Amino acid sequence: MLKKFCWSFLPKQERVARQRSRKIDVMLKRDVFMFPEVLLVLGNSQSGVSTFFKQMRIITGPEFSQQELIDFRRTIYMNIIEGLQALVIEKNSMGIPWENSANETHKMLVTSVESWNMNLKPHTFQGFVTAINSLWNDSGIQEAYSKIKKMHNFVTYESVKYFLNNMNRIGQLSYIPCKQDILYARESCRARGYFVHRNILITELRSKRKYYLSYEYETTILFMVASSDFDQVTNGLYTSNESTSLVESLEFFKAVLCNSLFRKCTIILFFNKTDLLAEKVQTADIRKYFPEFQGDPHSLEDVQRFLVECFRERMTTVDNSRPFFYHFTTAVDTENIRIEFDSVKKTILREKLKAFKLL
Ligand SMILES: Nc1nc2c(ncn2[C@@H]2O[C@H](COP(=O)(O)OP(=O)(O)OP(=O)(O)O)[C@@H](O)[C@H]2O)c(=O)[nH]1
Ligand SMILES: [Mg+2]
Repeated sequence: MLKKFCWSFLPKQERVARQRSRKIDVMLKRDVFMFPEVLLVLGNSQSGVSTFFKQMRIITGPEFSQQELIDFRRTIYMNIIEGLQALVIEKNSMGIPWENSANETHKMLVTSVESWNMNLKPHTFQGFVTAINSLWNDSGIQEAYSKIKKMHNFVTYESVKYFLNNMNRIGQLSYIPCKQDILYARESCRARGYFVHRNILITELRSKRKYYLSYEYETTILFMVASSDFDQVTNGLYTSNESTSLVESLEFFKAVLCNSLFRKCTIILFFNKTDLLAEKVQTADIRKYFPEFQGDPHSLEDVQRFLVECFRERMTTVDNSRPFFYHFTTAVDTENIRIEFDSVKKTILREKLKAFKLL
C-alpha cells in the first residue's frame, strides 16, 4: 500500500517503467521454464544493455508503436535539455565567456527547465529551439565540450552531441524519432529489457544480487562492458572506494563467475562502445588507469587486446576450464549487432550440442 502511495509521486514515465518491470518479473517466474533457451543480458550502468534490447526490436520487429515513438521523443527532448544544462554549468565553472552575449538570456531559459518534471511535447519544445541552437553554436559551449571530452573522467551523455547536431530535424514541430534517434536516446527510467526471439527468451538481469535467486538453471549470459569507459570515475558499487567504470565491470564479472548459480552458464562478453573507444584512444592514455598496460596506448587493437586479457584473466582465476567468448560491438550500429547476435546464436547452439555430447 505504502509502495503504491510512493509510486504516485513518480513521473508518469518512471511509473510505467516500474510497472513494466514488475510485469516482466511475474512473467519470468511463470514462463521461464517454457523456453528452450534463455539469454540473460547484464552489464554495469551505461554499458549499452537497453540499446541492445532496442536493436533486438529493430532487427526482429515489430515496428515501434505510435505511443512508443512519442515516449522516445519526450526522452530525446529531455536528453537535449539536460545535456545542454550540464554543458552550461561546465562552461561557467571553466570561466569560458560567451561568444554571443545574447546567449546569457538563452541560458536562463534553458537552465530554468525541469525537464524531468515536464511532459515535453513538440509545441512546448518549440519554445526552446532557438535558444538551444544558439547555445550549441556558441564557441564558448563548443570549447567547453571539447575540454570536457579531453578531461576523460566526465560522465557526459554521449548522445547529446548527436542530437544537438540533428536539431534541424528534431526541432521541427512534426518531429518523430527515427530508429537511429531511438538508439541514441538515453532513458532516465530503468525499464527492464525483455524480448522473445524465436525460441530464445532474452531478458535483462540487473546487477543486484537479489535478482540472482530467480535464475537457478543452465543458461547463457551476455555480459556487456562499456569498453570506452576505462577512465570514467564511478562511486564504487563493487569496490569500496572511488574507482573506474572498467574496474567496476571487472569486479561485477568476477562476482558473476564466482556465483554458484551461474557455474554452468556459458558467458559471452560484448566489449561495447567500440566507436567511442576508437575515438578515445587517439588522445587518452590507458596507462594512467592501468599501469600494467603494455603496448601502444593509442592503438585500438592493443587496447582491445588488453581489455580482453583483463577479463580472460578473471575467468581463468575462477575456473580455467570455462570457455571464453567475446565480441567487439557498437550497440548503436544495427548491422554490427545483427552480425554479432547471429554469432551469439551459433555459440548458444554449439554449446548446447556439446553439452548433449553431439559435437
Ligand atoms: N556511441 C555509442 N553509444 C552507445 C553505445 N551503446 C550504448 N550507447 C549509448 O549509451 C547510452 C547508454 O546506453 P544504455 O543502453 O541506455 O545503457 P544501459 O546499460 O541500459 O544503462 P542503464 O540501464 O541506464 O544503467 C545511450 O545514450 C546509448 O545510445 C555504443 O556502442 N556507441
Ligand atoms: Mg538500461
